[in-house]
Amino acid sequence: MPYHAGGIAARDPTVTGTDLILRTQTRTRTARPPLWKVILLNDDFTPRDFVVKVLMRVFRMTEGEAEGVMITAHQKGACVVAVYTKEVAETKAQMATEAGQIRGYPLTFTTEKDT
Ligand code: TYC
Repeated sequence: MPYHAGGIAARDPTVTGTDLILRTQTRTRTARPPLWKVILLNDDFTPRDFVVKVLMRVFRMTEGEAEGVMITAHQKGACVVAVYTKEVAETKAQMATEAGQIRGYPLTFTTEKDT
């Protein structure tokens, strides 16, 4: 039976009439790494302007972005700050939490695997 242009034989180099040609190369698929959320938790003691400054410095947010995240955490109890690979998320959460600890504030950032 003749193959016609655009059919499976035209696209698949392993199919030629009745012969099977083995592939000598394989395609490499690069999986995207799993992502982790950094979450800001509200507390009753850390000053709002300090939370904003930490968000701007550690997470490279504009003042407006940082104010929005801070207010959401303040009103709802927590807010997702950003998503990163696991190691970057954990490092940034630790740096931001430590920035509060140095000043005696209970400011806390946690990480959680993104679904
Ligand atoms: N709730 C704090 C206050 O009223 C401000 C604050 C906001 C603290 C967000 C932490 O994640 C936070 N001073």
